Amino acid sequence: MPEPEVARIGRLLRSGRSFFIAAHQSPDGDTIGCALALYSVLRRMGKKAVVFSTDPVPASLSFLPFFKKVKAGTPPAPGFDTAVLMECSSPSRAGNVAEILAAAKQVINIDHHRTSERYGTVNYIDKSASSTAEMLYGVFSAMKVKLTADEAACLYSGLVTDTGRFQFPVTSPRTHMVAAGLLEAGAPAAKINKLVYDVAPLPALKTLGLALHNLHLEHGGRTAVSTLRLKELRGVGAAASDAEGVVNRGLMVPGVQVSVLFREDQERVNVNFRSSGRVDVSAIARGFGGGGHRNASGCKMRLPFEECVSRVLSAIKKSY
Ligand SMILES: [Mn+2]
Repeated sequence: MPEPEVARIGRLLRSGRSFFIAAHQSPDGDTIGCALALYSVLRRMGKKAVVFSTDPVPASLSFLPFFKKVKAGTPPAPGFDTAVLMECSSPSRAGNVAEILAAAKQVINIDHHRTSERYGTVNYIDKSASSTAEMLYGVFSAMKVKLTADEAACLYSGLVTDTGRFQFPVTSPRTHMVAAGLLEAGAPAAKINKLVYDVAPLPALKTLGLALHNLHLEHGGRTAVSTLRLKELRGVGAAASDAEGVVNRGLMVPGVQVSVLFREDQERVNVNFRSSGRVDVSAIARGFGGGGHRNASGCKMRLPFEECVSRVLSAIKKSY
């Protein structure tokens, strides 16, 4: 019987000496939390480790222990014996790292997305896992690593962000068992939950206010539509990131199946879709050159604002 991935990863983490740890593009709490937890565990084992993010890490994650250890932007020179990619479905998701991977003796791919390519020496892919944090916790447990409170905080942050505070359907009994283990190791759960979900810059709150003010229903109450015009966004001093998550609110209205947000910037109209289930919004986004998942997708359009809205709304109408 082949050695299970968890045991193989444990063996490679113990035998490697220098580690390149990469997060994915547009990094989130899971990919960064895992990268930093692994960084700390490896450093405590006396190994060399570098955490790389091709994109800047959002300031909203700056509460994470070891946050300053992330090297964002240009990748380091090759020369690591082991590379670990955190939820990167393909190596390019980690940025310009092909040379580093080619020079490494071992490449470890840890991911909970079904679309992951099997590019690693070890591919630990578990689509039933809520998060990469849940998977990495299993690796550390199998290695009998006793996590520090800071490492537990990093993994707990990944767990909380990927499950929406244990609300998404992907949350399982195992997710809660892992959370319990992380609390036992000292993760400050209440503090992390507050920092992730109850802290927002004023422009982000104002942007949410604008989007909710502009919200209306179409298609007999099945579609929630909201708009954010450039002039409005400028009026509240909003950046593009301040509109993140706003589109989810439309799904709160009973009977709504698709929520769509049109956000205007200098060059284009950014369209975000959310679906509560039946409608595949990735197909709608693809029709306009975008993409995404069944329940969350987006596209960018270079047409006059009103024309974007009417084209997209008629595409949504056809999907019912
Ligand atoms: Mn994840």
